[in-house]
Amino acid sequence: MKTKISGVELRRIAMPLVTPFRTSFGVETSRDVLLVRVVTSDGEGWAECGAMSEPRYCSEYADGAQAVLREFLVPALPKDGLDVQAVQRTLKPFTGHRLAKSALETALLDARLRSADESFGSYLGAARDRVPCGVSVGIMDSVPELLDAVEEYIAEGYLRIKLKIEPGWDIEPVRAVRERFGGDLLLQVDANAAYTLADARRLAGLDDFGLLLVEQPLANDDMVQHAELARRLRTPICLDESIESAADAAAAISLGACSVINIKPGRVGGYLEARRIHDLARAHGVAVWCGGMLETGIGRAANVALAALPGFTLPGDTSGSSRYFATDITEPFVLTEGHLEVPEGPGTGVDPLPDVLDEVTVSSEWIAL
Ligand code: OSB
Ligand code: MG
Repeated sequence: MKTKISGVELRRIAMPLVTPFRTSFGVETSRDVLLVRVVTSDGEGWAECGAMSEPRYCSEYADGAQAVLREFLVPALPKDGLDVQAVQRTLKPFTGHRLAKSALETALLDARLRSADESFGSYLGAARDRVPCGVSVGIMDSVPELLDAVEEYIAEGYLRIKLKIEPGWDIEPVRAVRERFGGDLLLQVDANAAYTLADARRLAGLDDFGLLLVEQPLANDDMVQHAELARRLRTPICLDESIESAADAAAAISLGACSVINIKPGRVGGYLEARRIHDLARAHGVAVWCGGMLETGIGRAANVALAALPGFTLPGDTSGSSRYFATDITEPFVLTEGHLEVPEGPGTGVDPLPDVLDEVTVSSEWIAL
C-alpha cells in the first residue's frame, strides 16, 4: 500500500525547563523545540527534532534544521507514494543533518504505524514493557547544591545518576556524591567533549570511584584519541557525540574507542539506524543505553520504545516529564519504581494535547507537497 503525503507542518514551541540545565557546552533554561507533523493519505504522524537552539552539542541547531527540512528534505519526498525505505533513499544524497532527517523519518513512521495499528515498541522489537530510568544532572554552582539535587532524584526513584562534568567540576563532585550516597549507587559522568588527551591523568583520577562509565570525554572527532584514552583508564568509555551512524559505531568498536554506546536516535539519523547500532553493539558484547535531548513527551515516547530493545542493558536518560517541564505537551511520563512504561498505543502511542500545544507554540509553517 502506497501512502501519499499532502504536506508537512514545522512547528516551533518554547518549553521552559523546571531548572536550568548546565553542561560543559552551555546553559539551557528553556527548550526551543522543532516539531514535525506529516499529513498523509493514511493519517498524521508527529515527531520531535532533537536540535537545540545553538550548534554547541553538534553542528545542527533548530533554525538550521527547520531550514534544511523546508528547503531540501521535505521537497525531496516522493509525492506519489512512499515507504520508510523510499524515504531513506530520498534523504541519503543530502549530507549530514541527521537530527532533521530523523525527525522527518520518524513522523512518517509514526503515521504509517498508526494506520497499521502497530506500536513503535512492537515495530522496533521491544523485549519488555517498561524501562529503567536514570537522570542527567547538570553542573551546579556548589557541591551542596548538587547533593541536594541528587538526593531529590534518588528519592523520586531514579535508578542511575549521571553527573555532567568539565575541567574544574569533575573529581570533587564525583567524590562528594560517592561519599554521601555510597558505593552501590549507579553513577556515571558525561563531559560533552570538554577534555583533551593531555587530561588523561586527571581523568584517570575518576577510576577510584567505581563509575559505570565516562561519556564523551574528548572531542567529537577524536575517535583515535578515545582509543588511546581507553588504554589509560579503568573506567569504561562511552561515546555519545562521536557516534553519528552504524559505520561510526563499527569503527569505534574495532578501534577500541569505547566499550559502551549512548544511542540517541536523532543523532544517528533515525530509529532504524539506531536499531542497527543496537544490533551491531549487541553482536560485539558492547552495552548500549538510550540517551536524550531534553525531549517533550513526543520524542520521549519513541525513545522509551527503543530503550525496551534487549541490548539496552543500562538505564537510559529517559527521565520522567517532571524532570524537565512543569507541563508536558503530552500526558506526562511518570516514573513507577524508577521505570517508565513503554507506550502501547499505535505509533508513538502519545498525542500532543491541543490546548497545551497551542499555548507553547511560537510559530508554525506549512509545506505543501
Ligand atoms: O550529552 O547526553 C547529553 C541533553 C542535551 C544535549 C546533550 C545531552 C543531554 C543530556 C540530558 O545529558 C539527557 C536528557 O535527560 O534528555
Ligand atoms: Mg552525552
